[in-house]
Amino acid sequence: MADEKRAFRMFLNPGQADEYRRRHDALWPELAALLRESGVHDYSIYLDAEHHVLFAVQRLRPGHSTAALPEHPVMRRWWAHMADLMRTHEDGSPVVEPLPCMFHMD
Ligand code: RM4
Repeated sequence: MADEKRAFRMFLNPGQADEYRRRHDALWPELAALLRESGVHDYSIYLDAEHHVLFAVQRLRPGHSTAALPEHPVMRRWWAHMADLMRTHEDGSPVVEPLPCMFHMD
């Protein structure tokens, strides 16, 4: 079975790009471990600086368990840590908009 590839966008508060990068350069090891254990790998986040849009792409291993991530305490703590930099829902989770794939070439 092949990996699933997922793309989505999130929204950065204007003026927070440097801090957003700084916090991700210092990504918590326990969060990286949680994401990997959940089946996430090859995860990149790009910035569209003009529109303050974060464009994310990640690969998901077959049988991944990412649906459980929003309930995980480490994930919730990370989201709380990031909430001053990003557009969030009332519960602190980031606003995430899935993006459909329009083209792919191997
Ligand atoms: C993001 C956001 C995402 C998380 C990454 C690592 O800024 O919190 O949910 O997957 O960080």
